[in-house]
Amino acid sequence: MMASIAANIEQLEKVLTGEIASAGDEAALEAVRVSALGKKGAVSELLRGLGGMSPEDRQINGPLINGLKIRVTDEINARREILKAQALEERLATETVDVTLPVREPAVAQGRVHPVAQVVDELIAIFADMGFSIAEGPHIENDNYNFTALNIPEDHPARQEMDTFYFDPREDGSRRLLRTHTSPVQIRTMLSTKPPIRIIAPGRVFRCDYDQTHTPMFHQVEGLVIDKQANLGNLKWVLEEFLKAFFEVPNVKMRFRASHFPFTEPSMEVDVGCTRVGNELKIGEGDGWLEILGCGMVHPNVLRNVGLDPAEYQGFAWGMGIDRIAMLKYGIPDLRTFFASDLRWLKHYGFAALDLPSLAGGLSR
Ligand code: 2U9
Repeated sequence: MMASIAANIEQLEKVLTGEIASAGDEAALEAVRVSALGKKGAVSELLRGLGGMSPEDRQINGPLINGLKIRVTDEINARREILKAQALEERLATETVDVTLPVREPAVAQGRVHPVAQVVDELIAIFADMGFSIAEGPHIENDNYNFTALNIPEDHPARQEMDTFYFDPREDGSRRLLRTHTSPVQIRTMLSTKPPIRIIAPGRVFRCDYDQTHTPMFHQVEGLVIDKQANLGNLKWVLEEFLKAFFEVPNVKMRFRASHFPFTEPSMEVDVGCTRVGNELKIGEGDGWLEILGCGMVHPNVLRNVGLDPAEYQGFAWGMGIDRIAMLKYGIPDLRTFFASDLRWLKHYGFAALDLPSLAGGLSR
């Protein structure tokens, strides 16, 4: 009996050792482990047999079977390490990375910033540096904020249906409209903020007009300063600093011409000096003049309309077309192309998305 168990153990060990050695991968090795050491495995079966033996037989066979179990376990573990190392070698040999492949351009680098958005960012950088805040307001306005509060009389031509996009009248007879300038933003700011006020209001405006130099939606930036002693000298300095920074030139020749706007008194139009060199337009110096913006001292009626006493407060304001100054600065000949959504145009005239304009880093590189 004893001799036959010892022989069985020897025979089983031979078989298992062979199977362990020939297991080609970790899965095959695991199958051998289960067949030997699993609950119903051959070695476990032998161990279970110890229970039915006499104490003497158990004393002899126990160490033999346990010895087998330990050796088989060690062999399996050793073989597993070898198979793991082999599998890793194989992966390293087959899974290669071609580090010479060119990097794909990310979407953010392919996209372009529209010249209008670029110019707005430039305006913000310049005026923020001078201590101005940015103010915004709704595109849909009421008659009061767009016209009446701005001292625009009831019979002013700008109010006519021909120029203004009106919504259908409400039951009370009032009509909403698409703002025709960003001036309502300044009215709202003056109503909500105690002076001193220093703001610029860039944004979309809408007028019923379409030809080579007009589109029904365009962009304006207006500026407003309200303080106790804000004066024309300050206005001239602000505009001159702005024009030098925006056109990135050391000097800008300016000419103020008397004009008329209902919301300013006195009112002026400002021209800048320019030269034409072949096809190129140089802004700043030269014998030519180019109209660039309108400005003036805020009309006392406008101050009264927002509850400010003109004897205590005064201020100045200006306005200009963003699309127009973008065309001048970046040599874009046709206004209508701004709104054509032509990707080839945007690739040509657009700006890199992550190159934010700043006075320190340069407005346009
Ligand atoms: C308030 C008081 C005064 C804004 C001003 C202009 C002159 C002006 C035009 C330039 C070209 C509009 O885009 S454009 O057609 N604007 O000439 N705008 S003063 O004056 C204001 C605004 C708001 C409360």
